Formats: sequence, C-alpha cells, structure tokens
Amino acid sequence: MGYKIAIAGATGNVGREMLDILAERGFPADEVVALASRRSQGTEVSFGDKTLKVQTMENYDFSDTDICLMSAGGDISKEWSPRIGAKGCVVIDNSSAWRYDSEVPLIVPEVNADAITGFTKKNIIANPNCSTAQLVVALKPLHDHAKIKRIVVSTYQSVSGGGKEAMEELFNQTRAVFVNDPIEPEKFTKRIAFNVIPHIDSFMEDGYTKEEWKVLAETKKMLDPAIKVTCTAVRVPVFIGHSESVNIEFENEITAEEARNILREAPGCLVIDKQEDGGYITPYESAGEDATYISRIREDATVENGLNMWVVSDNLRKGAALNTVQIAEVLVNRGLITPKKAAA
Ligand code: 2RA
Repeated sequence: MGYKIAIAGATGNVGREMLDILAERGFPADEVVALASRRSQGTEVSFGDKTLKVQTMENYDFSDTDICLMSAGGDISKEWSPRIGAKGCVVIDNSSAWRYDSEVPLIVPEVNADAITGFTKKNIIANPNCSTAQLVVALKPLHDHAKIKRIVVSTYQSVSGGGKEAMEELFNQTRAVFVNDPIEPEKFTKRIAFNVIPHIDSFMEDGYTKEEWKVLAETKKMLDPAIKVTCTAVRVPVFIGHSESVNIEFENEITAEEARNILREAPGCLVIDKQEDGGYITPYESAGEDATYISRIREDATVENGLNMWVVSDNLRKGAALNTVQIAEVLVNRGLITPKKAAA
C-alpha cells in the first residue's frame, strides 16, 4: 500500500522538478495529485509517463493525503500549511515561511535527518533555501572532522532561483543584446544579460540582503549555531546551477588532501578537483544532476587552519525539489508516517 502525495505549486520550476524526481526515484506513491492556483487550473503536467490535470488547492480536500510537497511561495504556505497539517497531511515546504520557526524542523537529510522527528508539532517540515542546502552538504563532513569556526560565502546564483519569469528575462535580454533591441529590466533590478547583480531578495536594515541572511540563519540552525557565517549573494546570467566560493576557518588542522578524501566519501558530495585546465565543475554541468559538486579545494595560507573551495549544485534539484523528496523518503524509510489508506 503506497502513499497519496499532493504537489502544491505543480506548474512552477520546482513543482515540475518534484514530479520528475518522485517518478525517477520510484517514490512509493499510489496516487500523485498536482495542485496550483486557479490561474493554472486544467493545465497538464507530466508525472513519469502519465499526464496529470492540475486541480486548485481551494477545491482539494487534504484529509486522505499523506504528504504535501509545497512550492507555492511563502504567503500561500503561511496560510495553507497549518490548515493542511491540521488535516493530518505532513507538509514539506520549500518556501522560507517556516524555516526559522523553532517548532518546525529544517532538514537536509545528509546533514540533520535525526531532527525530523520534531515535525509532529505542526505537521510541517521546512526545506532550506537553495544556496544553503548545497553549502551544508559540503560543510557537514568537514565540520565533523575539524570543527568549523567561521565561513565566508560568495554565491553565484542562477536565474532559475527567481522562477520561470526570471529565466525568460535572461533569455529575452540576451536575444535583445544580439538584435540591438532596448533592454528594460522587469523582475531583476538591473540588466542580467552579460552582467552580474549583487542583490537577491530584499534589503535588510543592516545592509545585508534577505538571501544572505538566510545562508547565515539556516546554516546555524542545521549545522551548528556556533559557526560564524558571512555571505554575499550574487545573481549571475546562468539558467540553472548555483555556485559558491567558500572560505572556511577551522578550529583544528585539516589539509586540502584530507578534505578531498573526506568529501569523496561523504553522502551527496562528488569531488571533481584535478587542478588542471577544466578539472573542476561549472554550473552548466551540474544541471539535471543530484550531487553537490566540490572543486578547487586548497589551503588558505592567510588564516590558521583555512581552506577554500568551490561548491556547485543544481538549485532546482538539491536546492529545492530533490531535497524535498529526500525529506519525504526519510519520513517513509524511518516509518514515521504510514499511508492513511492502510490505516483505513
Ligand atoms: C534564489 N534562493 O536563488 C532563491 C531561490 N530559493 O533566488
């Protein structure tokens, strides 16, 4: 007997990816339901070799659904997740609405799967921001070995993190450059084609952006509150794949070779670090893949016990949809939920 799964936000970049990943990984679902806003009602989305007709959330009764994978934005999640949770359906939410709630576990299975048991308080589990997910996958095994004191992260984030319209804006602006059409930024604050923008999400009082703050708060919640984190988040004209330059200061000694060997064995990590032309990963190559790739691992002689590295992953997969499905797999594999149908 399998589970009944709903995908809320099924027509978005991440929702479609969730459907693909559930099918690819053979998630034990008897039934998968695609949900979205009224605007998308009747739209068709693919699930494996099937086509699903999108239904509206408003008209859907979650009572017999076991898990809702939600990627419908923070405002919708704030309103809907508690209601869905109250129906006994566990929500795994991809927005930032619940990540910092002490009664909601924030989970990357390779990092803190054991914290998942806290989900019963609200029946909600939060998925981290894309830039944090890949970062903590790479940091966790190094922290376990040599204890991280401080990290400096500079992100190079693809436009797909901003949704389908952001991808269209990059495409249209790139075309406009070649045909000499005028360029009017719409979703982005400045031109994104052949440019980089040091601004993602809204500005906060201290001059950091919300995206930068998320990296800090989520790393502390999932990995270790004692780690000092500072971040600069930058949007780059890449369609899929977030990259990060990470400078790490450890409490204890660790060499680049030791780090390489630890990361080679670590869950979710793939080291590509040949220290020669092309012997590293780029975001283009990470698209459609599940791994968190680590390249350019080297010692930083400017601090005691310092390492630098380059971390790349498909932001729609490990940064969002894949991690959400992996959280659902933890619930199932640890026997933390049983299909409602079986109980009936
Ligand atoms: C972005 N972090 O890349 C966001 C998506 N969650 O804009």
